[in-house]
Amino acid sequence: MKVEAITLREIQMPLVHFFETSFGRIYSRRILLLTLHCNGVEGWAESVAGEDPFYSEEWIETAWPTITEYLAPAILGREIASARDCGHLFSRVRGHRMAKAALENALWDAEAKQKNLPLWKLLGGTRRQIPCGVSIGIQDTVEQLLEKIEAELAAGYRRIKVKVKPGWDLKVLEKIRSRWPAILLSCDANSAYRLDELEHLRSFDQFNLLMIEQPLWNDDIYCHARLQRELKTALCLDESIRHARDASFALETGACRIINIKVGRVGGFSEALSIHDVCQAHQVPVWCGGMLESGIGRAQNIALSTLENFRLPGDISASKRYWKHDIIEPEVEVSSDGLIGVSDEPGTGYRILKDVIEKLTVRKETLQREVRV
Ligand code: OSB
Ligand code: MG
Repeated sequence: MKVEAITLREIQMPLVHFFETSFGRIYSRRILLLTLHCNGVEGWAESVAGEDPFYSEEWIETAWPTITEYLAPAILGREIASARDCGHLFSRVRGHRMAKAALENALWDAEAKQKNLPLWKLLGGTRRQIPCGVSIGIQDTVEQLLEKIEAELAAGYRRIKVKVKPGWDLKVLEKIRSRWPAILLSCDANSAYRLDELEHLRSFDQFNLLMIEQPLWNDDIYCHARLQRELKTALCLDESIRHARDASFALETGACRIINIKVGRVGGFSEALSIHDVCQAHQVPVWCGGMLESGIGRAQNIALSTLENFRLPGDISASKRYWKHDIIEPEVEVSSDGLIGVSDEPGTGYRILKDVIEKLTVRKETLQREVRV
């Protein structure tokens, strides 16, 4: 594949309902989309860099110039044999994994289309159906949260995850459990606690949770290992796992018993596959995390989740939970038994609605190789 040009755009999409985590509430997304133009084929991807540097150091205003000034020039005009082997082209840039993932994943999409293969097959997936869960943010009242959970269970979702933080945790979990004693339930703290709150964290054990996701510091593994030893409930790491070496370290030190893989957080599909394999070798299940993606990122998460060791329901849910109108067709839909079926069409199997994207675009830049004379 020869990379002839790269288009970056920012689209703005209001959420149908605000989303609140321990680091704040958002009402609308600013999403960076990337298109690679390769020999008549277009590869599309979404960077999961957020509106603010709160979930990670990266945000849309770091991803954009990192791509235009460093990462795009590293592949523009080049012949690339396969997306799986492009990592070294970006390795001079440290970190900036969400920016790298947008380019790498667009290469995977272009390669799948060029080979006339579904992306999930190119990735090595085997599942034809993906089990789905939902992530429900912090609400204004517990009653509102319970109503939301009721609606998601009725829609068929197989696992409920609620966001927690100090002041919105034990009482909330208590109410959920007394109403639904047997559902698959987990919580995600996005680093809202400290190791010296051990007694408080120990009381989460009474709720029979599937996991507690990222209770401690975003850049820590060691203290999670100390915490895991004190708890019955499995810990799951999200923010702390940047690459396969982090995953090995976490599993060898007993810092968690489950890992959440987000393809953007780890720098692209290749690293996501490596983490998947490390976990599988340790017999530790993984699941696919979400970052309030538009349909483009959502479709890529679906493809990734077809890999064998994605054994727990992911945060992959229907487009309509987030968007009035998604930018793909068909929209992502979930069956009444909580599954998403995978298509046999080349690429992601979802058509990109370019006219809709054009209308949502607030900024656009196309890069071509400079012709040096
Ligand atoms: O920690 O999993 C997280 C959204 C934004 C930032 C971090 C997280 C999340 C979610 C949303 O939980 C999952 C989704 O996209 O449905
Ligand atoms: Mg998380």
